[in-house]
Amino acid sequence: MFDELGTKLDGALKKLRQRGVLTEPMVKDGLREIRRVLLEADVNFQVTRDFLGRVQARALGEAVLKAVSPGQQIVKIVHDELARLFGDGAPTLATGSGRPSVVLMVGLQGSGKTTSAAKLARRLGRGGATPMLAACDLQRPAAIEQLQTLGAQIGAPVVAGEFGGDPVAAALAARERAREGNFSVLIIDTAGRLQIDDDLMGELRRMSDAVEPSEILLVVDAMTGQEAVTIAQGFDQALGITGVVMTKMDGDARGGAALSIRGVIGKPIKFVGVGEGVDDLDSADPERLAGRILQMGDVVGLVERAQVAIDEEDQARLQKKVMGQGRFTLEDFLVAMRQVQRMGPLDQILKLIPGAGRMKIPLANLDPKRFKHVEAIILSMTPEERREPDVINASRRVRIARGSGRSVAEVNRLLKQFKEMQGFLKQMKGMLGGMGGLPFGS
Ligand SMILES: Nc1nc2c(ncn2[C@@H]2O[C@H](COP(=O)(O)OP(=O)(O)OP(=O)(O)O)[C@@H](O)[C@H]2O)c(=O)[nH]1
Ligand SMILES: [Mg+2]
Repeated sequence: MFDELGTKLDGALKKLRQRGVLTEPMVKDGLREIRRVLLEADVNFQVTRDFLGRVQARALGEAVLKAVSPGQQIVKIVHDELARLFGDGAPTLATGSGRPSVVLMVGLQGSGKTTSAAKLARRLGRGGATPMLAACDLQRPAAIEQLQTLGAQIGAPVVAGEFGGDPVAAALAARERAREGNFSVLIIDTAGRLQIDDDLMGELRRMSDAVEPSEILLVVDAMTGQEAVTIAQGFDQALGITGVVMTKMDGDARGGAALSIRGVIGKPIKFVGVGEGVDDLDSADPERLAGRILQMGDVVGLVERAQVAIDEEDQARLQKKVMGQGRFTLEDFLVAMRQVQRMGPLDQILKLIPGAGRMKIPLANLDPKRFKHVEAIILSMTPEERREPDVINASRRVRIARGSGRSVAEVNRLLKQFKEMQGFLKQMKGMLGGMGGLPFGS
């Protein structure tokens, strides 16, 4: 997410950061470079201009130039102003006065409506809501099935209209079912079109009038770049959207759309989709998004994910070990590995850790398919061997290899990785100081 933009902005800011003293021409030079970077990343022209105006006003304010580290302060100003582009404070979802609250998912074809509906249900369910999903994309039988499959996967009930039937009637019926079942929120998946047309807008407006949603979330694909802003404008004018779900932020989108939407249409991004899995939906918290752009790492995001994935008892036990009470054993290694697996793709997780890019992380080159093999190897060891890997001599390695159906070379590699892991934990411990809730303890 924001990889290229982040790197370039970082490059532009680096010069400013390194200076002990900042003069006005230096600041202006730096801002010119930032301007180029933003425009290259497809950020809307007007949004860029306003942004730089605010940064410059603050950066040239007296307090900054006399500060101990003016460069760092400018980074902070840019960070704050980037955050302001996304909104003020963490976005929330409105709940209507009635029950259920209705969330209408709208957007063009393939933008990620169905997937995001399920992700949102998952997320709200975790937060204590009782979500129900409604399949009101009745143009294709596959669309209904897709939502049913996702619903089954996350354990949320799905009510579906009839294929080819009237989506508005289906939405009303779904709301009735949700009401009877006392569900707190109904998330309605709708049909997409290749482009904005009167048919689609008419249908969505009728649906909206009928079910009175407390949220109309427009799902847009970040990869569409500036076009995403135009699409959002179209939907907002026709329907009055309440927020945006920007999907596929895990791809190599340039980020401009995400930075421009609120400035242009005045509606916040509420969630960002960061992958195909049902857990790959992050709250679009302005501070955190800005932090990601400036590569300060998204510690809150990391902690949130870790909390979802991690069994608290395991966590407490691991934390103790890592903090030096007791030793980190191969059994703990197995537990940690299982937790990491549950958190999602490792490369994504690592991006959330500040400074992780510079660290040598042994698990990072562990192919997910190999987790199963590693598990088999560890399970073939005796409890003593798991606690004291040093006792595993050559003949024991052969026995373990045979027991797990893996090769001796693989056993060796695992033992080596385990050693590296112990070293890595030491680094993490040093880096993350007092932070709680991390996958291997803090
Ligand atoms: N990488 C990535 N893929 C995503 C994300 N969100 C959705 N997708 C993928 O995008 C494709 C389309 O998603 P859908 O949810 O079916 O999109 P839709 O808007 O419902 O599409 P239609 O119903 O055909 O209009 C699927 O393959 C999803 O897995 C995301 O945040 N990241
Ligand atoms: Mg769909």
